[in-house]
Amino acid sequence: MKKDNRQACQLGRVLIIAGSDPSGGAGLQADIKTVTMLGAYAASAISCITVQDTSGVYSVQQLSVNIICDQINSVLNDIGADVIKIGMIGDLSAAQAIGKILQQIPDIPVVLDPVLIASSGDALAQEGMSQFLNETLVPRATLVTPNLPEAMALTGTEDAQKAAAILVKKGAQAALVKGGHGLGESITDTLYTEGKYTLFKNSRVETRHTHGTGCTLASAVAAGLANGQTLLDAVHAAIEYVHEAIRTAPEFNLSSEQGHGPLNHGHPLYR
Ligand code: PXL
Repeated sequence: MKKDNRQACQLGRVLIIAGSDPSGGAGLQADIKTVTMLGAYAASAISCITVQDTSGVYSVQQLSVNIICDQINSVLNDIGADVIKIGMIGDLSAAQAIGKILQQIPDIPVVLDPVLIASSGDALAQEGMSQFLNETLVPRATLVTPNLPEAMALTGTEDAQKAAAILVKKGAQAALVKGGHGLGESITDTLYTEGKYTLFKNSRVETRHTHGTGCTLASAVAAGLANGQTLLDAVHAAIEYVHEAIRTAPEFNLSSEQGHGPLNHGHPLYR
């Protein structure tokens, strides 16, 4: 008789709700690579399809609210999810429908990357999204991960510590305000949760190849949480993962010298 050599692998499950980025640097593509590289399982619901390269976003095709919700429900009713990671939603009607689904599954942790503007400066959300995020999705978030411009849009301040505390006051369990858009040779990411700040300080990598860092960081935290790490450990590991992915970015020879190239999501393979 044939020996059964199966060995099921214990994988935390992350349901990614995000937009598609054909360049592979940000959005859904970055999320799936990150979650996979960090040893968790990535399922996905696509909110919209962007046409973009490393210089800009040229068009966005929003998927219908029904098809977004059907994707989410088909994952939840079958594979299941240990963590839901939300990136670009696009339309407010989609955001409202996602908010309603999340109300029905209050026990699944949510990592919310409040995507509003691309690194190229292009808008990635309908007007009114920051208000909706503030009122509905931030209070549902286990962790919300704004960069400094997003922190400003959500809280009215670019002071990382103040912004993080405001987001927690709005109902998020934790806020991680990313310092990459700040100035200086070092970057401080500010985590606030349970009345306590933790500051993560790193040297800045001098590079323009940073497309998709926000998506990558939030997905890395989601993967850690799905695999049972504490929030603090997951955030710490995620920051390290992103730092190394930037440091070893492939520096593709882009069509524009101003383009922000992608990161090296696969770096743990090449150690
Ligand atoms: O990094 C924000 C972001 C999220 N989602 C998609 C994107 C981007 C940035 O370009 O393209 C699909």
